[in-house]
Amino acid sequence: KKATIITAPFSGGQPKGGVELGPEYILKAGFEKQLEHLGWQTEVANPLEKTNYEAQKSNDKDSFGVKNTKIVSECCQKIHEAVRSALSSDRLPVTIGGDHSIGTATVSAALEHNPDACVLWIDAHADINTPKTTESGNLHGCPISFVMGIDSDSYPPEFAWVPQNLKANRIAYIGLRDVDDGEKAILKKYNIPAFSMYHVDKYGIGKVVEMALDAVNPERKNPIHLSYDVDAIDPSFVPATGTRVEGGLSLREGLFIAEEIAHTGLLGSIDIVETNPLLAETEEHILDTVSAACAIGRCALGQTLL
Ligand code: DIR
Ligand code: MN
Ligand code: MN
Ligand code: MN
Repeated sequence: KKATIITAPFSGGQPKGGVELGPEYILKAGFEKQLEHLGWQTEVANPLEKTNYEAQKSNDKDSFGVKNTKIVSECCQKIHEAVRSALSSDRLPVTIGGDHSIGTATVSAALEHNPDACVLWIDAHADINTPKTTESGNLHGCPISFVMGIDSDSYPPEFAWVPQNLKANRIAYIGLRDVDDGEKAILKKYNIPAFSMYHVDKYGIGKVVEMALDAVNPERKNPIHLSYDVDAIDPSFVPATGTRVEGGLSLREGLFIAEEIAHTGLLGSIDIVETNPLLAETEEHILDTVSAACAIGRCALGQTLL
């Protein structure tokens, strides 16, 4: 069992500073050792090492209606290559953000490695805006549309390299509770399986994970890309994140999702994103959030309670 922890210290997909410090805090908390304790051979890859995207960040929308197109695209290209390279050496890529704009990079890489891969997107948000539908212009709200090629005539040319290789029946959501009207229309149009907090309350998390897997991986034979935005978990457990939304998953429900994916034996790649230590009001907020991010990774990579 070999894993590559890919750091993505990047904040250009949204306006708040601090999310680029996520990887540093998660590694300082001992994440690599924790995975080694579970029997993984690990290495750390820093594909953004020689870049300085934070200094180039702006809050202006371009003529396509989105912000920081150039740095998001360049960052994503580097992360995409790092994920592909790990996968082709038979290593499990564990990408640590940073904001969720890097989903463009990781999902497309997982599908290039294995076109049968499926995606579970765990998030309070659907991240399926397009340059046409986005109100914020923040690219961390758009990664799914880019890899699906939705409204592709509206994309800045910088994203021309992105393989549009995700099909609508290969992605399912869990945890949604803050979805824009334009996104709701897209989810409906493409008939994408989406389990909101309503469904978690109605059916329970166990049934929801089963339904999500039935939708994207009915025979349980294809690799799973788990893209985990920590804001899926309720802000009472995960306060240090950029767009907190009340009414989220309990910490146990959040970890259960990761445990259940581990049980399938099909985890092919994972992202853990949107940890922003600078948005904590107290030291405890930082500790809670960083601990939850580490726990998501450990559970997905096989840690069990007994
Ligand atoms: C909103 C918020 N849908 C947007 N998205 C967030 O800006 O497109 N994603 N916060 O994590
Ligand atoms: Mn392989
Ligand atoms: Mn989110
Ligand atoms: Mn997200």
